[in-house]
Amino acid sequence: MFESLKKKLQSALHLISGNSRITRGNISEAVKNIRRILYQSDVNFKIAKEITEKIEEEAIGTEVHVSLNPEQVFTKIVNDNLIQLMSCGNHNLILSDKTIILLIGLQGAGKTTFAHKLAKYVKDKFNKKPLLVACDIYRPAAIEQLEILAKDNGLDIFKEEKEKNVNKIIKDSIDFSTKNGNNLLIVDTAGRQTVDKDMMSELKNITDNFKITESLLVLDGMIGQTSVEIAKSFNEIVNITGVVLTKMDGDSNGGVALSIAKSINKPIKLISIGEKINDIEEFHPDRIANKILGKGDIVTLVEKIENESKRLKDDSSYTSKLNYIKLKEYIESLENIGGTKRVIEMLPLNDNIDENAIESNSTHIKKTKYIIDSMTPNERKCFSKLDLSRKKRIARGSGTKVEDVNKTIKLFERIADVQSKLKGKNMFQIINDLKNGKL
Ligand SMILES: Nc1nc2c(ncn2[C@@H]2O[C@H](COP(=O)(O)OP(=O)(O)O)[C@@H](O)[C@H]2O)c(=O)[nH]1
Ligand SMILES: [Mg+2]
Repeated sequence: MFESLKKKLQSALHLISGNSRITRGNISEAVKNIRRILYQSDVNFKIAKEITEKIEEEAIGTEVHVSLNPEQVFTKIVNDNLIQLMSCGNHNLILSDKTIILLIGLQGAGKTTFAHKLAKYVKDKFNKKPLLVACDIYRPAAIEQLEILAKDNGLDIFKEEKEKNVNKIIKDSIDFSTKNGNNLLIVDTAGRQTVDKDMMSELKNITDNFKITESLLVLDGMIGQTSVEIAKSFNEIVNITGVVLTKMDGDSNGGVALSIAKSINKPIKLISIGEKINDIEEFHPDRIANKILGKGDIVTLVEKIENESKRLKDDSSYTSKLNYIKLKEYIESLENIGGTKRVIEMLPLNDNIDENAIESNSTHIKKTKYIIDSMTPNERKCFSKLDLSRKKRIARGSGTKVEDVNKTIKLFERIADVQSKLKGKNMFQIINDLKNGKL
C-alpha cells in the first residue's frame, strides 16, 4: 500500500538532511518536490498547492531545537499536515441498537466482497450479529455471489430472488432480522457501470424510506481522481456518511486516500486491502500518515495480532515450549494477519526492503506448512530427532527437498531460541510487551 508514494516522499524529505538549519532556501526545493509528487499521485491540483504552501510556511517559521535534526522536524511538519488533510469528522463506524449500513457505489467497486468483510469485522470487533441483505437484483449472479461468500464465512443472509422492489426486500429483511436476532443489517445494493439516473433514484428511494445509520460509498482506490467526481455525484443525491476505499493492496498511487476527505468533506471509514475476508482495515489518518512516511503502522499490526491471539482458543498452551504444531499455528496466524510482506510493511523500517528476500521467505513459509503436515504426530511434538531418513521421508511427503526440511528445522530452532531468551514468552506476549514498553 502506498509503496511508490512512500518512496518518493522519503527521498524528498532526505533533501533536508545534512542541513544544520531549516531555511527558506533549503526547504523550498523539498516543498516543490512534494507538490510534484502529490500531483503525480493524483492529488487534486488545488489541494496539493494548499497543503504544500502550509508545509512551507510552517517549516520556515519553525525553530529547530539543537537536539533534533532539520529532517526530523520537517518530517513532523509534513506528517501533521498529511494527518490534517485526511482527517474529517468521525472516522469510526456509527453503530446503534439496530444499525443499517447501506453499501453503494459503481459496479465492480468491491461492494459485495466488502459486505462480507464488514460483517465479519462488526461481528468480531463489536460482537454484533449482522445480516447481509441482497439488493443487487439486476445481475442474476449477484445474489448467488453474496450467498456463497456468506456460507463460506458462516454469515447470515437475506434474499428474495423473485422480488423486484428493493424497498420491499429491505422492509422484509428488517422483519426477518427481528425474528432471527440480527442487530445489524448490511445492504448490498446494485451498481452500474457509470453514474445513472435509475441507480440514483433507487438509492434515494431507499434513504428516503428507511432510517439508514451509515450510507457508505465504496470506491475503487485504483481509479484515481475520477473517483472524486463519482463521489461528488453520489453525495449530491444520497447524503453519504463515509467512504470505503477498496483495492488498496494494488498499485494505487494513494492520491484518493489523501484527498477524498477534503474534496467531498466526508471521512474515509474503512479500507479494503485484498480479496480475503480479513483484508479490511480501519482508516486512521495518523496511522496512514505514518505508513506513508515510512514509519510503519505498529498499532494496526498489534491489533491484528491481538485478534489472532483471541482466535486461538487454547491460549495457555502458548506459554509452554515451542513444538512444530505451534509453529504451524504461528504461520497460519501470520497468514491471517496478511502474510510476511504486509507485516513488514507495518514495521517501522526505513531502509528499502529487499523484495526478493521477502518473496523467498514467503515461499519457504508456505513449504514449512506442508513439511509440518508430513511429519508424524510424534515428530510434530518434537519427541523424535529428525535424522536423514526421516528428513527424506518428510521431504518426499511434502513435495519439497531435504534442504527445505533443514531450513524449517533452522527456523524452528531460531524461534525456540528467541522464546527461551524471552523466558518462554510467545510471540503475542512479546508484541504486547513491546506495545506496553516493557521490552
Ligand atoms: N485486489 C483486490 N480485489 C478486490 C478488492 N475488493 C474487491 N476486489 C475484487 O474486485 C472485483 C469486484 O468486486 P465486487 O465485490 O463483485 O464488486 P461490486 O460490483 O461492487 O459488488 C472482484 O473480483 C473482487 O474480488 C480488494 O480490496 N483488493
Ligand atoms: Mg456486487
